[in-house]
Amino acid sequence: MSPSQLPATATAAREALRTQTIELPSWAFGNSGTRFKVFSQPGGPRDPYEKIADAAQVHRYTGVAPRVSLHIPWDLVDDYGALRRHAEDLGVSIGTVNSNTFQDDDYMLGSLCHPDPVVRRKAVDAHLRCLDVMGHTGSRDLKIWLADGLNYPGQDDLRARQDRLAEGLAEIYAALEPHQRIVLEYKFFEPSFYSTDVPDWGTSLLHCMALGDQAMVVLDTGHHAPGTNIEFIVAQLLRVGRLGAFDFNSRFYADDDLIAGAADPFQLFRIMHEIISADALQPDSGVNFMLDQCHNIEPKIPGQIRSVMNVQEATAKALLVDRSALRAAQEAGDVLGAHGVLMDAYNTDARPLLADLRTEQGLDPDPMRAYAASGYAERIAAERVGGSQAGWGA
Ligand code: LRH
Ligand code: MN
Ligand code: MN
Repeated sequence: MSPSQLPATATAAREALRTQTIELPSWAFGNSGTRFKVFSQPGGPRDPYEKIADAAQVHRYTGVAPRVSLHIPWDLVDDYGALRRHAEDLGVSIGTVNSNTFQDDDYMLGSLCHPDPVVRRKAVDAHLRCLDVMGHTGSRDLKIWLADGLNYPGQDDLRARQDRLAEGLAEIYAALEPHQRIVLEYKFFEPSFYSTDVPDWGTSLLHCMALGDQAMVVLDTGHHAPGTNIEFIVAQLLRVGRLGAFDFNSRFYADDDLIAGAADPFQLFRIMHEIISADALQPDSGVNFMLDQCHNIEPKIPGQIRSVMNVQEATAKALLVDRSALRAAQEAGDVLGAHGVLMDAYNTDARPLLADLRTEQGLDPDPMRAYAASGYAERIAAERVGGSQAGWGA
């Protein structure tokens, strides 16, 4: 893109950015840490109501984070209808419901893949309860990530575990309402280290295809071997219409769950470039853009605001790619020209455009500053005593 083309592209980018939404994880707001130490921060939310209140702050200052994802049973309440109304009163809604079958002694050897049918029954029932919650919250997506896997060769039968998984998923799938979806997340390691039962996008996709059209793959950016070309996976899943959601975060080594765009902003840009190329940014594209992060040492609400802004920036830059120039260079076999078109967009400072857009929407152009000036952090620190943990180490 030459500088003279920027204004027209920027206008289109601005239009597209207006439609973007990013879903926040409730667990990003609770105290979290590593297996070495959970640090507690002043003002930490004590229950799901307060987590939603904190998430609503992120939406208030960014204007693009209108949904909060729950994790069950981390976010257990008596009345999900009341939780839904609480969210709506604060200007947000409840999004994806995540099942959690990894914090119970019974699941030590797995959940849906467990060798014992009694444990598998319990795991299926846990998912059916999530569907019940979704009925109350109005959620569309049930996100399934299984900690199932093996630490030692021979520990269990690899193939039999896939058969049990398929059977359990089919029972859960059969209970979906027509507007609901299963989104199946993969991860190549951890907590199991020899073999994981849903280790990669191929395995997730095979199960989704066997289930039907209401099953989609979730791509968590921290769940791949170092060096994996994640944007290729994005392109491939979009080709077959099975990219259901992202869990954005960034990593230097493993599943670090750091602020999206902090470790490798260029990767985030490349991912968003594939999204824009496939016209998959709009909310009705079926792709849910979620964060899945833990803010262990930084304050949580600003950590989420920064993450949202980083995703927006990567999206804005991807929207600034001069697609006709890119196509022309690609078709002409102009290797450096095509690469140059992409890099021109990546090297454009998209911050003024986003600041402008916020002003136009009645928001402060600088969400980090606006939140810091709001006094919310000081207020919750004074009001809340004994904040809860996100779940890890709880
Ligand atoms: C697993 C994972 C999955 C869980 C979340 C807390 O590593 O990414 O999405 O639900 O972390
Ligand atoms: Mn995840
Ligand atoms: Mn993860």
